[in-house]
Amino acid sequence: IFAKRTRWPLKGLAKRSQIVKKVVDDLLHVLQLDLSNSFLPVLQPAIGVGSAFEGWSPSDDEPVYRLLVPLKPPHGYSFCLELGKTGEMPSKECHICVDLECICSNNKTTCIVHHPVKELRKRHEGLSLRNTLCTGSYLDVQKTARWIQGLVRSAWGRVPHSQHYKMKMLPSKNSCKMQLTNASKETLTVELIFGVQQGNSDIFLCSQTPEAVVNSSTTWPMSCAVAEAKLFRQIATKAPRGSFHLECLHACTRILVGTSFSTSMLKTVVMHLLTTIPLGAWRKKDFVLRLEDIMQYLHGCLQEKRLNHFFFGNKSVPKEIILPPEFQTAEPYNLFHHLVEDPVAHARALEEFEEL
Ligand SMILES: *[C@@H]1O[C@H](CO)[C@@H](O)[C@H](O)[C@H]1NC(C)=O
Ligand SMILES: *[C@@H]1O[C@H](CO)[C@@H](O)[C@H](O)[C@H]1NC(C)=O
Ligand SMILES: *[C@@H]1O[C@H](CO)[C@@H](O)[C@H](O)[C@H]1NC(C)=O
Ligand SMILES: CC(=O)N[C@H]1CO[C@H](CO)[C@@H](O)[C@@H]1O
Repeated sequence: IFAKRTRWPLKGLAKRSQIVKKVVDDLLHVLQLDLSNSFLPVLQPAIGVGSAFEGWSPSDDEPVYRLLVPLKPPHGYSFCLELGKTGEMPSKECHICVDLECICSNNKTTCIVHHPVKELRKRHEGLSLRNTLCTGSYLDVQKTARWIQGLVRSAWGRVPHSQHYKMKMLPSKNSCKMQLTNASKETLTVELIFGVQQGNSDIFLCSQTPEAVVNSSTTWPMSCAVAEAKLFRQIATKAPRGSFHLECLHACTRILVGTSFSTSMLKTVVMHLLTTIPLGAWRKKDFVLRLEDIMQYLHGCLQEKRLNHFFFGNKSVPKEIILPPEFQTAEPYNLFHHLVEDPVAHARALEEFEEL
């Protein structure tokens, strides 16, 4: 009765996320033209990440549509990723060092390494990557965010969609957050975050992740958001029509408000179950059974004080998802490690679970 009578807010989500994707693609196209021939990072096509693009939402409110814009080094530079202390994975203490690359062999362009810097400085009037977006030799999250906010402001009027949406820039230190309002006064909140890809994998060092509390503007925490979005896309294509798995995830995450369980913990539980319980068994009529499975799995994790990170130290991740080699060789990462050391937190989590 609950599954049938509830007004599920997920229907319009897919449609609106497609609209947002189109607007952002057009916006990036304008920015890419503005930046061609500059010595500033190259913006790659945006990737929709987070719950809105995965097709679910942890609340009934309008979500934030979040997209990751991968950054590539401009010609003559390279990004060297420093992944923080070994052993602490997924690392929250990553840095992106901006190196100059010798491109002399090219002959046509001026190599920054081997050419008199003075001359170059004259040519680019201080607009080089290191001068504008770095602190020391490290790419700075906040400077990068301000740079993109400035680009978006100046480019918005030239984006084909700008006649249909009024754009208001919302304050954000680590991202470019915009409110788009259309003629019928309906608003969409769009957030562009930035990242540098780790090799050719689905793991990025990101300007912002939901979990990491970062206190240095040159810190880029490691993010699995792209890998997660890819997993959900893959499940959506494999699942039979009318699959109810996203509604299960929505129902479970909605009730977490006010507890010490985070949305990402519950999402991890559901990802484990979505890859073990056959996808044909997530229909509307299975709703109650699957909710029971989710709660039972969570209870088991609480008793063992162990919830494994889905991607980290997991040797059987679907092969379509590309992970850096160290993800496979690492020890599994326990998202409930805080419960091992803190008996008070453990007791409270068990109590909260009973209430859930
Ligand atoms: C405004 O946006 C809403 C939600 O995206 C949509 O349903 C509606 O048709 C839009 N109206 C106009 C005039 O574009
Ligand atoms: C961030 O703050 C924490 C605690 O306030 C501190 O232990 C840590 O070293 C800081 N990290 C950086 C990169 O400053
Ligand atoms: C590893 O990934 C598979 C999906 O391929 C998942 O079913 C399983 O729960 C994961 N195992 C661990 C220990 O993380
Ligand atoms: C003018 C100049 O720098 N020419 C160089 C072009 O590159 C080749 C090798 O790639 C050099 O041998 C030339 O001296």
